[in-house]
Order: sequence, then structure tokens, then C-alpha cells
Amino acid sequence: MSQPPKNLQTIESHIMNLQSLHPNASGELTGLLNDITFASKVISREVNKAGLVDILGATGDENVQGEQVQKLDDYANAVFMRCLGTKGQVSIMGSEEMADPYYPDTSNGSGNYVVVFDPLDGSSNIDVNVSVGTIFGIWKKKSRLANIGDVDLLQPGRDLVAAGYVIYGSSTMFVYSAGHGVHGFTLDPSIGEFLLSHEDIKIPFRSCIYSVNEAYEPKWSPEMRDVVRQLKYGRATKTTRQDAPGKGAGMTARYIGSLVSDFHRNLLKGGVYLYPPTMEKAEGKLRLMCEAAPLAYIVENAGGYASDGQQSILEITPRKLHQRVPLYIGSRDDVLWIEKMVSQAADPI
Ligand code: AHM
Ligand code: MG
Repeated sequence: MSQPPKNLQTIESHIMNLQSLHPNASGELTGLLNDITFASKVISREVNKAGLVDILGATGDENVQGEQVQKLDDYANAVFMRCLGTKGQVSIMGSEEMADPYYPDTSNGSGNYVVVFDPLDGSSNIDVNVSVGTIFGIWKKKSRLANIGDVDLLQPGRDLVAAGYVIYGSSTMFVYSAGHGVHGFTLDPSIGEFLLSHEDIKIPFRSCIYSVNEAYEPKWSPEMRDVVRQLKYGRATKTTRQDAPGKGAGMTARYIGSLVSDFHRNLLKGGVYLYPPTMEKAEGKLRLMCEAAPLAYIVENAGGYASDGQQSILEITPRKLHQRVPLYIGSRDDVLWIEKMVSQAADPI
């Protein structure tokens, strides 16, 4: 008979313990986080049979139950929409998959929370069995009355009350923070529970991994080319990496092209992820509210840092829901060095 696992703490009990740190808490945030974990289990189940769904879908876009086969990112979005805010705790939902914010009827403006999410980031990778993920951020509504609007939705990452991501990989993991450390849970599919597997994650201060799509190099500014060249060959400026794992030499590269996967690896092993502006995309590709800010909140709670090249991602107040932002995120020392290089460049990069 196999030994029972050492740690059998479920994510639900972990979230409950968190609530006990706030004696006046109403339980709404606890309920909301539990709704998100449930949604992610449903999405995980579907992602795990993605190949099979494709085969069924190819026969005429209907599955054996006669239901329309949806693209997985539409499916994940629909699951989030259905699972969240059903108890009236959410006043506004914003999704990468929806052009406009959604105001759930169940709340009618009385819910205390605003949730923004990317239901399935990197979904173009699913066809080739590469890990994908969900990212979410939760803010508290600001308006007292029911007339909620942009002032509630467009809040900086610094005001997040919780954020997290789910990675659908060799196993499904749920990583979240509500301001008391970053904690990771692995889904045990046999019992359908997320169990605490990575308590109080801390990202290494310096790293030897950089993650960037170098195919865009011809479209970067000369200064950005120099930043990546120095990551590769070793920093010329003397805040250097003599005591870093690379022993003063350059870093190694890892780029999956699936943000949650690249971020997760760097969070655990140390590393820096870059999505700089290009000639065509002056603000980069990634979304401030549903991708950059939640991951910035996670990385800062784990001791790392995230910047747009000028300032902390968490300090940026969004102008619109789908605003894009350049992103440099990961090990603190590496990101601070990149921010220094970028902000000192003559032209913005
Ligand atoms: P998506 O939100 O449309 O899935 O795009 C985001 C993805 C990230 O997961 C990934 O890091 C990035 O796009 C990759 O972009 P590129 O192919 O330009 O390197
Ligand atoms: Mg995305």
C-alpha cells in the first residue's frame, strides 16, 4: 500500500484559513476564489481531452451529445462567465475574449468585486500539446452606489486584492496570492482536488534564464537589441552577475511562447520574461489588465519585479480594458537592470 501524501491541504481550506486572517471578512472573496478554482477544474478537464474534441469537432462541429463544439478559448470563457459571480459577489467582469466589460445581473452593481481574466492564454499552443493557462485578477469595487463604471474597472495592479493563474500542463496547477505569499496547488484528478504542493513560493533574486521571442529582433530598437545581447553574453554594466548562477557569463534562453508556462518556470527556477515593443506594436502585445498586472502582483508577492521599462507594472492605471503594455517580469535584479537600461535609452523602447 502506498504512503498517504504528506500534505493534504486543499485549496478550499487554504483560502478559508486566509479568511480567518481578516476577522471582518464577509466571505465573498473566499466564495469568489472557490468559484475560480471550480471553473479551472472544468477547463482542465476539457483541455486534457483537447485532441479528442478536435477529432469530434472535425466531423461536423457537433459532439456526440449533439452540442456545438466550441473553440477551447471560447469554451473557457463561457465556463468563467457561468461559474463566477453567481452569488452576486461580482459587479464587473472583463475578459480577453470579450470586447466589452460585462455587468452580471445577479449582482446588479451590489457585488463588491471586479474580476478580469484571460480564460485560456496561449491557446494556439493547444493543437501541439503545449501547456496553456488561465490568468485572473480581482479588484474591490470602488463606487459605493450601484452606478458602477470605469472608475471600478480601470484600477492599477497595486490595488489588486488577489490574483493568480492556472497552468494546464503535465499536471494542472493553481497558483495564487491574496497578499500573504504565493502558493501553488496541484490538481489530483483522482479526487478532483487541488492540493498544496508549493507553499510560499519565492523567485530567485537573480537568474540565468531569459525568455523572449528573438525572431522579433529586427523589429526592436537598437537599445533593446543591446539589452538582449547583454543578457546573452553577460552584462557590460557593473551591477553585474558575478555571483549569479551564470558566474558572470551570459544567460541561457528558454521560450515556450505560452506566457503562463514561461512565467511559471521562471517563478520557480528564476528567470526574466521580456515582451518588448516592436516597430509594429509600440505597446507590445500583452494586455495590462488580464495578463501583465495579475502576473506582476504574483511576482512581487514572490519577491520579484515587473516593469514596462519605465515603472512598475503595478503602478499603471489602465486607460481601457484591453490596453497593451511592454512587459519585463521575473527575478528582481534582472528586471531592475532591464528597466534601468530601457529607461536610460535616448528613445523609448
Ligand atoms: P494570446 O493571449 O492571444 O494567447 O497571446 C498571448 C501569448 C502569450 O501566451 C505568449 O507569451 C505570447 O502570446 C507569444 O507571442 P509571440 O508568438 O509573439 O512570441
Ligand atoms: Mg492572452
